[in-house]
This record gives sequence, C-alpha cells and structure tokens, in this order.
Amino acid sequence: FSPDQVSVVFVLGGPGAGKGTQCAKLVKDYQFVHLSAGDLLRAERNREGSKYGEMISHYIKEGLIVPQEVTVELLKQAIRENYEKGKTKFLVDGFPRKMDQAVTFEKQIVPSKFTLFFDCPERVMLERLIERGKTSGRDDDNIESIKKRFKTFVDTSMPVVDYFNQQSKVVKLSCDHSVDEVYKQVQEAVEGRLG
Ligand code: UP5
Ligand code: MG
Repeated sequence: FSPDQVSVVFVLGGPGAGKGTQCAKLVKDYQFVHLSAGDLLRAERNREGSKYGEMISHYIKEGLIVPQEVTVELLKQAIRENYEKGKTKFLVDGFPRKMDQAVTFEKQIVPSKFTLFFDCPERVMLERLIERGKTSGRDDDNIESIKKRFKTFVDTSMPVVDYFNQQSKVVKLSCDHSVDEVYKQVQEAVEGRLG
C-alpha cells in the first residue's frame, strides 16, 4: 500500500491502559477500522485448523510477543480485506510491540501516520485488569500473566514508542482519567494529525 491509499495510526500503551476502549469510540465518530493485534491473534488461536493455535496460547499466557511473521500476516490480510471494501483508515491497536515488527510493518505494508501512546501508571493498569479479569474470560487477566505482560511492555515495547518518538510521530496521552476525559485528548490528537 502507499500512504495515499491507506492511513494507519498505531495505538500503543501498557496492558489495560485503555487502548481498546478508546479505539471503539474512534470507530463510532470517525470511520476508522479497528484492528487489535491481540484480538486477531485470539481469533486465529480459536480458528479451527489453525497451525498456530497452541503457540499463540503459550505466548499470550506468558505475556510474550508472538513471532512477527504471524501477526504481520494477520494484519496484512485484515487491511487488504477492508481496503477492498473501500475502507482506508485503520487503527492498529497493540502493535507494533517489538522493534522488528515496527520495521517490517512499515516496510511491507505502509508507514504509519503517527502513534497514539496511552501513558498510564502500572498501579492503575493493574487495578483495571484485575477488575476486568472477573468477567473477561481472557486467560492472561490473572496476576501472574499481568506481571509478565508489564515486564514485556517495559523491556520490549517501550523501545518502539521511543523509536517513533525520535521521528516526532508520537502523541502521548495521559490515561489516568475518566474514559471521556481521555477521549477528549484522543480527539484532539486525531483531528490535529489527520485533519
Ligand atoms: N478502562 C479503560 N479505560 C478506562 C478509564 N479511562 N477509566 C477506568 N477504566 C477504564 O481497558 C482495560 C479495562 O479498563 C477495561 O475493563 C476497561 O473498561 C477499563 P481496555 O480498553 O481493554 O485496555 P487495553 O489497553 O486494550 O488492554 P489490553 O488488556 O487489551 O492490552 P494488552 O496490550 O495487554 O492486550 P492485547 O490484546 O493487545 O495483547 C494481548 C497479548 O497478545 C500480548 O500480551 C501478547 O502476548 C500478544 N500480542 C502479541 O504477541 N503481538 C502483538 O502484536 C499483539 C499482542
Ligand atoms: Mg485491548
């Protein structure tokens, strides 16, 4: 794809920072397609006949990053399908969370327009995930997995945010506020950057 054909906004931030919640609001107000890398991986894991099911389960439970070949391919397919239906604006949520993924995506698919970075204290994210874990059915919403996800975020995913920040392509949002307050910041960022 060329950047004239599709606009991609990366949505990054720690586990439980509120990425999915804010993306859902953006979909309603601004014709974005929301592609959560985590959701795509969970769907692939559950797909009958998938050869990656067990591997994905293991990585998610351990809070590790699934090898990029799988995730990049799922995103490429999803963008292609939506583009064929006339969609051109994409929120890529929870990706890239490792440097190799960032480089491969921008080379093989399209360079991102910018990144929304959801900055949130770990204490707040922990509280949200424990609460969500009561009903989410996600097998990584337990204290052991959450701790591993936090560690991976700091060690492996923050360098990606820093990399885009050096290119002045990051808008940082402070997420320790109500959903509506965070959304105001998100709207300002999107309207400022995409017009
Ligand atoms: N909530 C949200 N906003 C709130 C607010 N402002 N005030 C109060 N409460 C708020 O929100 C989490 C919870 O908080 C919800 O209950 C919500 O109501 C509440 P949500 O919007 O779901 O947060 P989000 O940031 O989307 O959290 P999520 O748990 O989805 O983040 P993760 O990044 O951990 O999960 P993801 O699904 O992206 O990835 C899961 C795993 O998949 C990874 O750990 C990894 O193993 C794997 N993965 C890869 O391997 N590669 C990838 O590229 C992507 C994922
Ligand atoms: Mg999410």
